[in-house]
Amino acid sequence: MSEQSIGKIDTHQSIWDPAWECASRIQIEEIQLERLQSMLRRIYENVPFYKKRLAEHGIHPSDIKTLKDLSKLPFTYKDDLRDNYPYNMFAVPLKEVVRVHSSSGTTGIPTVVGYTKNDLNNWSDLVARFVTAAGVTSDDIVQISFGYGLFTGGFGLHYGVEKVGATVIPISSGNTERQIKIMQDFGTTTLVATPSYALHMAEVMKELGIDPQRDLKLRVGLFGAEPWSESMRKELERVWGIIATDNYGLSEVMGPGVSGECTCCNGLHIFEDHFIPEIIDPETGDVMAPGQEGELVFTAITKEALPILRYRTKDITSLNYEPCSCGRTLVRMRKTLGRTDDMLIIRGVNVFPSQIETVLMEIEEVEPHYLLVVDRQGYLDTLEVQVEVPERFFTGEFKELESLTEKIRRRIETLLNIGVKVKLVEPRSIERSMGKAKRVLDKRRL
Ligand code: DLL
Repeated sequence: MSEQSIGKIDTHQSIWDPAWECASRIQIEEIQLERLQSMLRRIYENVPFYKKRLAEHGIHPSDIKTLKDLSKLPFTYKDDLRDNYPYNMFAVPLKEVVRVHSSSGTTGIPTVVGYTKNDLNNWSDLVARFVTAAGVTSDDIVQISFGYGLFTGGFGLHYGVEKVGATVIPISSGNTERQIKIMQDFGTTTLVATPSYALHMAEVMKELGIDPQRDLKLRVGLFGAEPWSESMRKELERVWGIIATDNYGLSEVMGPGVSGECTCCNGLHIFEDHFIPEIIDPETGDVMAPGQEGELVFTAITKEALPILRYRTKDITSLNYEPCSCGRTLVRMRKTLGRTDDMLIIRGVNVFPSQIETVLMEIEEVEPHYLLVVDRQGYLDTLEVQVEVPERFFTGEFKELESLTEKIRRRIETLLNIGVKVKLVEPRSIERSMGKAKRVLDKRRL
């Protein structure tokens, strides 16, 4: 074997392809229309569910002549996938499906998603594109602390990072002390995890007496799979001494690799050559103007096994079509506030957990670990904010505890205009998550 062929191939250059990343709006829309029309023909012919749904709306694929016509098409909901469990939404014979992933099914029948060989190839390309946008190169050592398994996070990131040519440490989630040891011994430069798990890892790192500046080589965080606020970004950057970037995706549409931040960290670039995003009013279903906030809807136009039409993500965000200073022209979605089904309505005011997180992370005395407990007294919804504080508050003066409680309560009330109860709790009393954090305990649903 020649020396060249055993060395690491620098695929970095080919992943940054200006033809895709910096295309003009006209070019993007041309390719989207062509791919949308072909996808519609495929689902109409191969997925009985879609044939029926389109017929119910009086639509034939040949009626879609421009991208504007997309809004005439029906939505697809999570329940549609559940009703067609496990394989009936697939547009190819099972023989051509080489991988399946699935949601955990904790809230009902799980949703099953499938990929052909081509889909897997596209998926790893997309992940490689956002990983590259976040500044990771073939020189990096990437520790993947997402769960490997039916969840799309572990495997999704794995093959994309390999495509970049970086060195992958496929450690999966859990065993946090070992994570830190490996990070130190293997010289990890990039951490892939949920932001909440990365915060927990930082806490363990501190307990082990490890100083990230002195003992680690970490420089980038690729965080995603759950909502996290700008204040949490600052906290993660502070404790780890890294640049913390956001990436987004969902299994029904692909998994990770639907969108991701470049190093400007000012919105997540959506890979529009594969996914057409829309923002709709979640109540009426009407398409909203660019810049307006609403529910994100995706049409996956290149998937072979599971093409999906106008999928209702329930994620709340807005779209920004201004070109980014990184040079990419791909539309950016604002960091999502949260999901419509996580939104709390407290005495008529809509609140997302991430908004409360923003307030908490800016109060120096508290730890970045919290839980929101929602309950009902009579006809009124109540919200209790539980947040951890250092041990000294419990051994110190009661007055100090009381004045901190009051300070948090007032900040939340001023910013969000809702009355809440604040409960300071001891360190480590809130459950830590190795994957997606559970921020809300809704006692009304128990
Ligand atoms: O969480 C895919 C993924 C894995 C994305 C790893 C990024 C990294 P699901 O388990 O199907 O897929 O969950 C999808 O998670 O609809 C959002 O509500 C939420 N979500 C995912 N990424 C983000 C993010 C994966 N960056 C659901 N910010 C989505 C906010 C996110 N929410």
